[in-house]
Amino acid sequence: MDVAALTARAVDAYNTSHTFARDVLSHRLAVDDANAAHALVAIVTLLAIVVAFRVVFGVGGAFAALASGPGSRSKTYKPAVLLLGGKGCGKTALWQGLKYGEQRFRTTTSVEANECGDAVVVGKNSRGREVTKSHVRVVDVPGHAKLRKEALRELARARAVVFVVDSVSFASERKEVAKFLFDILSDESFQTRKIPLMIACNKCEKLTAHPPDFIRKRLEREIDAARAADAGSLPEMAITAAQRRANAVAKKKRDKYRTLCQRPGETFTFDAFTKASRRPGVVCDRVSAMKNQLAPLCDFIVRVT
Ligand SMILES: Nc1nc2c(ncn2[C@@H]2O[C@H](COP(=O)(O)OP(=O)(O)O)[C@@H](O)[C@H]2O)c(=O)[nH]1
Ligand SMILES: [Mg+2]
Repeated sequence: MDVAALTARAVDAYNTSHTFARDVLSHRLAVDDANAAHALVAIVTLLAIVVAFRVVFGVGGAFAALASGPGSRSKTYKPAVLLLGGKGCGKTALWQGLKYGEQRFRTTTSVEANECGDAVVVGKNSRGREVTKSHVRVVDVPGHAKLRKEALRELARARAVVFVVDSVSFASERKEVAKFLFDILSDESFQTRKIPLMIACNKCEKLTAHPPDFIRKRLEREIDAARAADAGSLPEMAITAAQRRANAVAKKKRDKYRTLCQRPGETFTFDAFTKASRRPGVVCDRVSAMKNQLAPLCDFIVRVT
């Protein structure tokens, strides 16, 4: 049913109940002031409209769906596979590969997310059988450092995260790459919702590309360093006792996730992290958007969606 028809029905329902309130309810409820009965029915009708929208459009998003128009249901509500990573690592190229099966347009640095709800992904399931998944929602999140906070906010509605790394420039950019990954790993939604993670080492067809094992180990080392640096960061400013207490509570909550489930002094590894947090293992594999070598990425998406 489209939004216009639904709205017409809601208006009809409101008019009917309003007439009922005016003519019948005010007598039945023995309310002297008929306006009180009208107000009661108006509130009940509005609640019924909200419930009806939630049933039709899914939990939590009726008004967002209205704002973005009909047909946007899957766009707004289906949890997405997020392509995250620094600028220029190949997120948009991978997104095109998943959506079209080829590179259709030249990519430019963008501040807008590319979003599709209709990628057809062919991969293997955990038992090795080939499976096709259609209508997979994949979001290519802009990687510019200035948009990092918005990118991290996307984790609240993520089904899985594909962290894309440029395997060629990795050695020179490893600190920044690791810091971004550390921010993802220590995100509250990422940890509490146990969001599956893949590290996609892109541009693997290049001779100068670093292998996934090397990237994984260097990332572990750099994440460890980022975690240590974070633990020693300056405390927030507080003047009053109430501010100090609020800061202490916020810091405790933040530290809970930023330890990455490791005991003090323990070195960070992806395996230790997944074991301690009882989550699916972190996949680290090579892909190439240019050569359309996306099999490990497709397998991951098929497995987690
Ligand atoms: N050689 C090679 N270049 C790639 C590959 N994937 C992306 N690129 C190039 O890397 C540059 C940045 O890609 P883009 O998708 O815009 O990166 P984004 O900023 O992460 O979205 C573009 O010039 C792409 O053509 C790949 O697999 N191999
Ligand atoms: Mg891009």
